Amino acid sequence: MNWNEIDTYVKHWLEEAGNRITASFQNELNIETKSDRNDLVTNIDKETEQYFIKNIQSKFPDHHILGEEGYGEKLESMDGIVWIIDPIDGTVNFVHQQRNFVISIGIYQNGVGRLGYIYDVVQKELYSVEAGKGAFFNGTRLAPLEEPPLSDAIIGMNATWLLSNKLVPVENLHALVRDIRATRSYGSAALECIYVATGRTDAYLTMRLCPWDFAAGKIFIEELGGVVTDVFGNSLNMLEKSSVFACKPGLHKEILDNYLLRGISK
Ligand code: 2AM
Ligand code: CA
Ligand code: CA
Ligand code: CA
Repeated sequence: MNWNEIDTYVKHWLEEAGNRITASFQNELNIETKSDRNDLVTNIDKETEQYFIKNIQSKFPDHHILGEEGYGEKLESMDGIVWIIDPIDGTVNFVHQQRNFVISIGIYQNGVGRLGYIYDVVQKELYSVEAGKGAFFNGTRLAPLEEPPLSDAIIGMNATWLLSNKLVPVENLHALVRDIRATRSYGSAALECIYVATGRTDAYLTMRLCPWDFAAGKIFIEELGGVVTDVFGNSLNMLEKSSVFACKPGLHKEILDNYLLRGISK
């Protein structure tokens, strides 16, 4: 597989798709809801996904595509080359703030992450990774992750999960929040992953994501020495919804053993 050729195309497409998105700020958005009234989708999410699919199919007709808005395929296997696309990750931010959203693309070969892209369209910040060759921020290589003590850690976490969730007892999450330095919540799973990858936060914890939310982020974090599992420590299935716990390695075990799994039989 010629990864360089794919990389060149993706970077070009990201720039063009980004320009279309920022140009759309002038126009009125068509906003619809999906699973509930806070689960938004716009015409721009759909148009951006269609833009990538049209281009990928024309250049790489034998590749498979899984996209959030459903214009790709209904995939049952990760065999071959699979592009996992979230055209706008952080749609609520896109609609309310016109910032803090990204395009996220993970490219897998037989289930193994090979290339990842997270593009902050408004800031023009491109994160890219090629597994085994390094991760980059606007072309500058990112350093391997360093471990802080738990008491100095910042964890990306949505406060909603502290109210109630079906996976981890809220008392365990309360204890974790009490023992760390701070929490943050950015409203985009891919941005949260890139914050872990760049060391701006130390972990990201969430109870329900889809593969397009974490497909790219997982490749970055693993390339830089981090660990990405569900909240029970199991590896992620790229074709299913899942909780996600992305973290630096030693801290990952410490938080799993002492907080997430405390008092739970798996
Ligand atoms: P989205 O913006 O692409 O929908 C927000 O908390 C983060 O969770 C975003 O990355 C968002 O992705 C993702 N998410 C996944 N499922 C969601 C849902 N049902 N409703 C809102 N956000 C969801
Ligand atoms: Ca969505
Ligand atoms: Ca998403
Ligand atoms: Ca999305």
